[in-house]
Amino acid sequence: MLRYLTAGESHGKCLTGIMEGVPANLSITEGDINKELARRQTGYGRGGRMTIERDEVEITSGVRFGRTLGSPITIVIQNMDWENWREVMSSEFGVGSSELKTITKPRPGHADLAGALKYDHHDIRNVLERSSARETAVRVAVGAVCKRFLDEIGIRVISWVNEIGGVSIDTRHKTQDTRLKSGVLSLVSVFSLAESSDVRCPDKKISEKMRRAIDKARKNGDSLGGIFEVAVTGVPPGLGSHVQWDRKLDGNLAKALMSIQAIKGVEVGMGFGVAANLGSKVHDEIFYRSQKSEVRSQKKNFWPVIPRFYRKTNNAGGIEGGMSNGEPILLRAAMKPIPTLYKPLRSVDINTKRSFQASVERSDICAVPAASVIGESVVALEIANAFLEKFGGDSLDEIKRNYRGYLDYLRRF
Ligand code: EPS
Repeated sequence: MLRYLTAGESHGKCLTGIMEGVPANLSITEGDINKELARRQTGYGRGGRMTIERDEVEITSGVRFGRTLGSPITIVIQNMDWENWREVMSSEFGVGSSELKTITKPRPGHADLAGALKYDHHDIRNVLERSSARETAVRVAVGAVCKRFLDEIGIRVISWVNEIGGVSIDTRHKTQDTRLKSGVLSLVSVFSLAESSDVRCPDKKISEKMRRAIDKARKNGDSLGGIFEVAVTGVPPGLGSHVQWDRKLDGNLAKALMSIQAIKGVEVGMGFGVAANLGSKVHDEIFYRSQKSEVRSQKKNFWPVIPRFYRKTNNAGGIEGGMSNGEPILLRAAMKPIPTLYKPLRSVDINTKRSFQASVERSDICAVPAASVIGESVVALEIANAFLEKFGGDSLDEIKRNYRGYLDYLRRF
């Protein structure tokens, strides 16, 4: 079982992640992780904070000479902004209350009020520092380790943005392919196009419209949400299980995506679309191709999963009965607009109980492109976990042996 915990406040000294269950002998460097962190920091619509931070990790345990040991891996990311918050975020006494930047005005849509009531805090900073999406930096770092592992077994986790503030692109999928405008592109080509867009949208014209929508929201002191998609390719059939509720892959993926700050909805495959369609239009018919048509890759570390039972549509999003069915896994998540607004909403002060309009605070206008990278990371962790549950071993080679045996068995099935 792969598990992890994160710790750290947004303006505290650092963020920390501890991962347990990563197999031994996986090659990993701080550079591999930093590349993913840099992807999360980009994106049109971010606020001033991202110009202060340059997220880089230090691995303080679990890796020796560039390879995992099988022991817990600890990852630390320093908060550059901490220099400006040393006093306010100090773990020691000694700061005068006037310097404390006490917050008593809860922002609608944030964790502020529920957190203050739950934890008996009369300074909302004690809640918002941890509920902040800053925490996602370390989840991306953890996800980067999982991606490195998945890469060894030919599984890729990719994403793109298909809607910001109502400006959307149609990327409805068939099996390996995604429809974009009138053409059909492979999931990986859609991803490559998204990688070169600062809103992570694969279509240039729609990207421009999204940027304009963000500019307009910025001008009006408002914020924007949107939808991103995550796809997982190279997944064998049989990850997850139908036999127990908490082993269902779709359930675990939905939980992982929903746990990202500001996510309010998750869909698998056709998602909510299934409700309005006939069964005959929803379910993906099953076809069979003979063994002869399989091509084995010459690349040493890569086993292409070419299922002999396959589908021409992928409305199920690659998951049936809580198990992967061998088609790409397709997920979508909706992010609400960021609740810290320059155009404040009405709220009530937790101490004076008086109504007010929240004061203006530094904020991002839109963080959907960053959320899509975070989505990849949490999905990578769940897929790696499900993979280890099925093919688990303590070293990378042991897992690869187990997996190779399963793929041979599938060929003979
Ligand atoms: C966030 C508020 C902003 C964001 C932050 C999330 O930070 P600040 O309050 O320092 O301006 O920039 O996101 C990050 C720091 C990050 O690394 O993504 C919030 O309230 O959730």
